[in-house]
Amino acid sequence: MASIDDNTALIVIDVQNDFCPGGALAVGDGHEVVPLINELITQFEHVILTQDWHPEGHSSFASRHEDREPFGSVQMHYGEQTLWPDHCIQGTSGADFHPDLAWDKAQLIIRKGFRPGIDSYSAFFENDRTTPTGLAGYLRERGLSKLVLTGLATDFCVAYSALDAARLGFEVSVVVDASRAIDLNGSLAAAEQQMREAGVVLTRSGAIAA
Ligand code: VGL
Ligand code: ZN
Repeated sequence: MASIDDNTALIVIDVQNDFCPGGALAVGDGHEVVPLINELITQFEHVILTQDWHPEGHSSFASRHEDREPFGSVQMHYGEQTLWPDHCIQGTSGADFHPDLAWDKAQLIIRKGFRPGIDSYSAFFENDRTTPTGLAGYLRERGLSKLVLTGLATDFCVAYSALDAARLGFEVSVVVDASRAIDLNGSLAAAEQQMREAGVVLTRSGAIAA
């Protein structure tokens, strides 16, 4: 059972309209996580949100690449990049948090994916796995050493964030029933296995207790 103390933060990943039904990159039933996450938010004193936040014409958009379709991939200077439909464009309603998400308690909102030439799945590093977002320094300075992650999508932004956090020495759990996956070519099973191997605890919202 994951227990919450003063050194624990809840990090809610990308619960935005474009990842919910009707959105540009909808994750199956993404909206279903909202009531569970709102319940989690009431349990935590320290709540942090992330927001996928791309400029128009971002290099992760298939529309930017000739003869490429969404969910294909392209070689970038930092490695292979999956191509996505245009999504979470800065200032659009698709980039807004889901209207029912209880976001007002958030102490920090960290935006990512704002550099035109590089994507950022993780809340800690851009997809080159080296350019930091600053979140690790913020958490360390505040003594927040235990992290509970949840949100969208389990196999991309949640998993990349969890793996980076574990690599950085944080104690990490992921609340799987309050997360939903894109599941591209087996990406959910692969992400879950990688997380387990990295020591990330996969848990359920009923097992989180103060
Ligand atoms: C995400 C793909 C592209 C996510 C963000 O939040 O998991 N996935 N941008
Ligand atoms: Zn994105």
